[in-house]
Amino acid sequence: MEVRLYTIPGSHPGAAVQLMLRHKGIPFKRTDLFPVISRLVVRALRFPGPTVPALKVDGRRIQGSCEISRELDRLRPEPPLFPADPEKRAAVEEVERFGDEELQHPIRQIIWWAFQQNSSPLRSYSEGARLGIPIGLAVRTAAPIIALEKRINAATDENVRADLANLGDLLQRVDEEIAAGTLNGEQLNAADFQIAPSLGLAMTLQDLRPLIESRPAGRLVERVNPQIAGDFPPVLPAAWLEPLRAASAA
Ligand SMILES: N[C@@H](CCC(=O)N[C@@H](CS)C(=O)NCC(=O)O)C(=O)O
Repeated sequence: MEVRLYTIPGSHPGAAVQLMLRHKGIPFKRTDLFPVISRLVVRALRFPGPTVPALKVDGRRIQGSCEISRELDRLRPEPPLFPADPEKRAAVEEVERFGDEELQHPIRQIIWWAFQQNSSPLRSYSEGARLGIPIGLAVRTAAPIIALEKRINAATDENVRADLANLGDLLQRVDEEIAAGTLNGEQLNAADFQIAPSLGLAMTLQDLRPLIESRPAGRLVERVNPQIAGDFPPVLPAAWLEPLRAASAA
């Protein structure tokens, strides 16, 4: 089986797919793309949509982390990414959907907003990436990419402030799913692999790390080890973090 993953350095759903491929023991090659340029490349490769992760398996194209998790289970059923019991499977599918549709995007908005304030941590996020040009050059020429990403992801002050105000509820949901055994159970599943990279990316921000690592959600990240590179010094306004801090203290 010939497998190639197209992703962007630091992409949390891209990290999710890498975790799932490793869980299955499926060898794969990886192509790292520049943000924004990735959209053109992925289209040129005739994937139906413009985003990564995008996977080619023996020439077949599968796009989107949730589509990919299902396809990997079809291709190699063991070890499974979804439980066999229909009720448990439905619970994992719902939490995976939550990770994909509700948790991923606010983290993406926060990180692109942060790069707009300070682009120097970008280098740390590119560690281990193979972009085809020196990382220093990529980082020095990143300003237009960051500006476009801010626009593409609507990473405005207003949205990011609202994301931070809502993050406490999202973390609470993750903790509840862990308590219910849907996440961080005996066997890791597609929802664990979906959610841990989003939390891992959030934890690259020094502002957010202490608010996540001390809770069950943080222990999930430690166990799954999504290997997201990056370290962002404090950048988020204290007033924007206040609701999250208050929720964490309560
Ligand atoms: N929910 C989708 C999200 C895909 C997505 O938005 N990917 C981002 C990277 S995390 C992307 O390709 N962005 C294009 C860009 O940054 O220009 C999934 O899980 O596959």
